[in-house]
Amino acid sequence: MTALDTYLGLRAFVDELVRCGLREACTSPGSRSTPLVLSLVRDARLRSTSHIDERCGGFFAVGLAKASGRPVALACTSGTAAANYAPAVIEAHEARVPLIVLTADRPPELRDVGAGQTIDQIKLYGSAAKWFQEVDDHAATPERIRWLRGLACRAFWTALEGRPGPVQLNFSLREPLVLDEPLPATEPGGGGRPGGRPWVTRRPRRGVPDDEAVSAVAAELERRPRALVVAGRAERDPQLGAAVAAFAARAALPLLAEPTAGARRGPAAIAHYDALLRDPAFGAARRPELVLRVGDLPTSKPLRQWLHGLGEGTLQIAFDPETAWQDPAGAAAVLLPADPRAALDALPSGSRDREWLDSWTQADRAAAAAIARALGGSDEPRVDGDAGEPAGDGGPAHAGSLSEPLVAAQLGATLPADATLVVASSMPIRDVETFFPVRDDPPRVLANRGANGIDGTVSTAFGVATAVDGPVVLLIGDVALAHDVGGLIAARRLGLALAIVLLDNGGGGIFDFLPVAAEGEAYERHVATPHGLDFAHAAALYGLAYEPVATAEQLRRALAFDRATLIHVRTDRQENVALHRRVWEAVRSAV
Ligand SMILES: Cc1ncc(C[n+]2csc(CCOP(=O)(O)OP(=O)(O)O)c2C)c(N)n1
Ligand SMILES: [Mg+2]
Repeated sequence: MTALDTYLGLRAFVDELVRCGLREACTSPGSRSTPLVLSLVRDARLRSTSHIDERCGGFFAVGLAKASGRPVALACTSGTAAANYAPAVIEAHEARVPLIVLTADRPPELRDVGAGQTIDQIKLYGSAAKWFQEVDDHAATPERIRWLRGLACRAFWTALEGRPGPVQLNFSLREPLVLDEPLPATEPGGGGRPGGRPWVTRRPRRGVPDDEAVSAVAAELERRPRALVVAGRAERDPQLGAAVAAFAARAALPLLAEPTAGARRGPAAIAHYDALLRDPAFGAARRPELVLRVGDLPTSKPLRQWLHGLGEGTLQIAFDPETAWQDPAGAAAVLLPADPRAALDALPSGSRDREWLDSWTQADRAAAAAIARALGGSDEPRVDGDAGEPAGDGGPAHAGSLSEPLVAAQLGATLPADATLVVASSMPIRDVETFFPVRDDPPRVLANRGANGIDGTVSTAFGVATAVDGPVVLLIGDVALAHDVGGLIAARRLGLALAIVLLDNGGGGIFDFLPVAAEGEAYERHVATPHGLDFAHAAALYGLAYEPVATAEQLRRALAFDRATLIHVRTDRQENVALHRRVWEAVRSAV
């Protein structure tokens, strides 16, 4: 065994990944990983980005893979380096994001004997990895090269097909780790298949209309005219949202779509279901006979509870093309393993119940007006002297001054259609769901909602910024930013543009909505966790432009898309709770 054998094998392995469709690799530094990293970097068909922190690198890859729909390769050295991929691997498993994780390891004779930087890396990610393979090193015979080519194909297609997710290949690498002679152009066995074809081609099934699924849904629609559509995250098919909206419009079915579904558009879309369904009377008066579910369940708790409580009179059918079983309440009676886009496109549009749709859209319009008044955005009619408003905790917000809901509403209304918004967990994803308006050309919205973590969000957004052409905006809370502050280094090291809108309410504002907020000092220190960080210093350290903003107009002007900018919005946790309650009350009394 020589370094030449290792490098010949890895060159074939990487060549095969590229033939399958790999375009991006994320590397992290180390010694044991040298052959892996150099083999990736030296393939000019790949873009290889470098990440000091494997936790950030992992989440960056998640963003890249989410935005591009393609598997992304990751390579790191042995020991805790590989362990630092774990949060991203778990998120990728839960959110069904294809990753090819290549971990370098010492050979068996150096394991568990006190050799440096060596831990047990066998099945390191447990059940979060879809597939694990230990890869020994071996002389570069034609048989070995052929096996490595097949291995690369299997890793790529396994990550992508069926229920997508991460795979781990653990490479046992012996010294010497660098070549002391040039790598020959020819390969033992003669190289890959002719015409650049992969060794094994295995395309995931997509877009084939499933006749059985179509006729099952068509029959139920016929029987149950009071139907509606619920749409959540479906990130691997960016065209799905428009197709769902077109179907709902054609069939005159109310469409309750989280912005991450890309379907909050068209005449049937109901934007403010989260606020509307907080009133039990509203939901009780609008019990559907049929619910068609597309994508994962939206975040909204009122929506989830309402769906859960609909009972036997409502048939709930969920499209589940990736066999993900996204149904925590056990409300779905049918899971269709069919591609929803193809199935909905193929459904006939019967003559539908207009009144049913109107009862939803009228309520939604009233909710939108009530919300606009309560938030007092500068684009909306001014609220001063508006006699009908509930005064509540201090009355309607001052026109133009930024609140967390107003930031979400403004981004929803004004981001360009070619923009991508990455939304952090906690209140940002909820405010986007509650306050984004219906729009014909909404921006794309992505979020790490597989495990609902607040970790890795900055890194994911930079990964997205690498993959897409249009502007990318990140909406994030202060604790989430503090958690992944190291991810900001991508601005400097990779020269990426990203507009980060930071909602800084001095801690985890989401917890102020919960009963635990009454627990005094213990609550503040251990749950809310105010940190006293001045993020201007983070911007300076990592080389981002810094824009503190306090009004809607300032936010509009600060949203620059040609550089990395930290746009700092300061809010108050208690006022934020009061404002949300005012909004919900305003919607209830308006509808
Ligand atoms: C990795 C991880 N740790 C802890 C949590 C629990 N958690 C949920 S929301 C939250 C606070 C988030 O605060 P911030 O980002 O400031 O958003 P805000 O609640 O203020 O909107 C925490 C700690 C989590 N979801 N993920
Ligand atoms: Mg916060």
